[in-house]
Amino acid sequence: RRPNLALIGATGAVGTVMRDIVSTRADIWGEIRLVASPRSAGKALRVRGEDVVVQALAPEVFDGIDIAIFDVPDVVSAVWVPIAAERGAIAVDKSGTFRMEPDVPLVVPEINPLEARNRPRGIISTPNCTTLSMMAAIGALHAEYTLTELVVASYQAVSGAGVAGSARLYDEVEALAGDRTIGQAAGDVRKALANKLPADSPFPAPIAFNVVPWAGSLKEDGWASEELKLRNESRKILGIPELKVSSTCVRVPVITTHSLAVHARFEREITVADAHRVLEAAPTVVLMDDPANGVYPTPLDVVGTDPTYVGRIRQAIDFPNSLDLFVCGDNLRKGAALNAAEIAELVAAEF
Ligand code: 11C
Repeated sequence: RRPNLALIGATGAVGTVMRDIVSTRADIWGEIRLVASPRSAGKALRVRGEDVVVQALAPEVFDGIDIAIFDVPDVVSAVWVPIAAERGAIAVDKSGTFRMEPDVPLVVPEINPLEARNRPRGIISTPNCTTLSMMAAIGALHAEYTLTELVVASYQAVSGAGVAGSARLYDEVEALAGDRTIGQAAGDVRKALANKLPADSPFPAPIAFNVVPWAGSLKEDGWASEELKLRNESRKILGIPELKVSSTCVRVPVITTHSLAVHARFEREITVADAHRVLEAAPTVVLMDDPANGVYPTPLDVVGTDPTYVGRIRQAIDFPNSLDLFVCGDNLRKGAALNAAEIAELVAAEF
């Protein structure tokens, strides 16, 4: 039968992409119910070419629902995901709340699809968008050459911080547009923005004309939560508990699509040609690696599409069995809504 799907957080940045994704992929669903905070309840939004009225989050919205995809803040998932599961829906959760719990699988369908069946609590987690933006490529290389170490620098888009993140970059660019004197003296952009925009921003520093070496919240020993998620989630998804991972997560003035500079070390010898062969064969990876002709991925060239793009693959000169490469992935699609939809489709195939 066709299972019934609920989208919780249907009006957010990821929720908006999710409605597009379920409207354009093969239509396997019975009812699609849209759920959001009481503030958005009553609005009509388009799904599968029809207007659907948004319902306010309440226990009853899960009645008759087989699969519920959550894209809501961690604290909301912590309360409502268990309620959905108690009421019989299988929850696919995008938040960080359950990802590292041992009885909750963390699934990337290209890598560990069978884990989606192993869900004693009726909960399946989908990873952080930064981890997900590189996983299809890294997973394909790992399957043949056995990954041992990852060192990553991220270049994260502002929409990772939701609608408010994108709004802030647009606002800052608008506020600064046309002023050709800024960006030339310490603090001048901060000063120019202070006169024009509210002080509270999703980012700890100006994001227009800048890069900010911070994403997420402060954790022990100066680590940002995004950096620890990248480490812990990569280990769990790839099934390598001892994987050595280090990273620095950086926010850049890009609206959507996260990029990562990755240094990856493998157990077996690997050449650039080997990596090209593996990545060309990976169905959800697109290889763009011809620097002599200016071919490599950039966020602006791949945003709005589904694959993981890889380029700039180089043999690390001073490190054995190691490659350096650059990866781009749309953080709202594969990084969030698409991966959740793909997990939901895996579960739907059981009905
Ligand atoms: C960002 N990666 O770019 C974050 C957003 O754990 O799912 C997603 C946070 C998460 O800000």
